[in-house]
Amino acid sequence: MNETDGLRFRRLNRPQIITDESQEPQHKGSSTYSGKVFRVTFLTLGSLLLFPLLGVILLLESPIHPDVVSLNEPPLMSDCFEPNFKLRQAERLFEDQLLGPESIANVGDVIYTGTADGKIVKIEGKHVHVVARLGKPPCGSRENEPTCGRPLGIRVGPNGTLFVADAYLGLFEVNPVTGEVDNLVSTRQVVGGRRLSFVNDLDVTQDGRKVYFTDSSSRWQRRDYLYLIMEATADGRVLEYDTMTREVSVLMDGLRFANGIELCPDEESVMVAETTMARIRRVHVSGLNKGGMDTFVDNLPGFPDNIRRSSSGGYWVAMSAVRPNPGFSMVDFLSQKPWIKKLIFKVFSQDILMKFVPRYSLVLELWENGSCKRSFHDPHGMVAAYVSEAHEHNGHLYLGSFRSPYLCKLDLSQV
Ligand SMILES: [Ca+2]
Repeated sequence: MNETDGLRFRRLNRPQIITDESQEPQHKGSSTYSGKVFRVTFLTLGSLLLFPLLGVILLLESPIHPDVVSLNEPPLMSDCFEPNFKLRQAERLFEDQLLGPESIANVGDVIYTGTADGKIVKIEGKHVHVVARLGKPPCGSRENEPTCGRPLGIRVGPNGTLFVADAYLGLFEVNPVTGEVDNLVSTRQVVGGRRLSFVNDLDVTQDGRKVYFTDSSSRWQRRDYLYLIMEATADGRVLEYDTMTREVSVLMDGLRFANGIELCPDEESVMVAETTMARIRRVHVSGLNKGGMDTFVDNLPGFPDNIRRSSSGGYWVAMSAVRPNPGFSMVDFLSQKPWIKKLIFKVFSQDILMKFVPRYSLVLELWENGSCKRSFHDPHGMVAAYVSEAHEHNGHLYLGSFRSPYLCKLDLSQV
């Protein structure tokens, strides 16, 4: 055994003395002490930072001043609202060629829609042509949306021209052949003492004389629609534009997010989606009841966007978001907690909060009396996401979207 081997041998065979003060408790003791120091330091620093942070949050002004609103418990997702996968049978069309085609109109088999980049487009067979542009480029960001324009509702008038509601720029008549654009109502115009801030949807009488349209809010613009929903602002209006006199008048005020609009067959009233309240109101626009309003359907299982007639004489209603029951709906939960809403919007941006909105897609068909006829679902929005409108044409349902980069087409004979 050489010297090194001897040292190793002696170390390995050194007698072990086991006492109460072994290495383990000593180590623990020092850890407890340093742990305490760490915790105290951490808590002190934490409170030093947290209290001023809380103070700053409390002092910050919230962008919204929410109203307390009363929503009934959402209806159970059963019977007519029973979840299914029928919307997943839809086919996506023109994926990545159309961004946010909110609303759809057709002349024969030619389809028209307006997109998030401010264009009115014509779809013929497999081709997409730009018919007109309502605003000015650049487009594509939140900042330039007001100048680019954001066409939402679109309809075909009796002469074959298109009537378009642009969220930022107002009402337009567009010649689909020449691309000529006429700004019928500008949002610079003051109506009833207030400017039009969020023009949303429209419908035209069969004789083309009157255009009825919604202005969702006088306070918020389209890009701030989450503020509008969460604040539950009651400044949505239904307006009338007379194509002969070119005058605009207010027919109804005080709606919480007036959205989709659809003339009733007798043209004496219009159905109006009151999105924040999850209901559809009927506003009387002519005849003996002109100026009056009643509720067509209340407590829907979602927040309604556009309404369009169905071939069975009822209505297609696309839901911008659902109120699942069983499940959780943030808008319902916070409807009577304005201080929490204020706090949330002090801390988080709308983009972050949008991530908490479930991608559940739901389209309802209502009977003429407002009761549910059938519902089509796409839980998680796998095929058709963020549906804004269901437009029926030739046995198919064309599904618009306020933010998806495609149109969907559902064969009604298959569902
Ligand atoms: Ca709409």
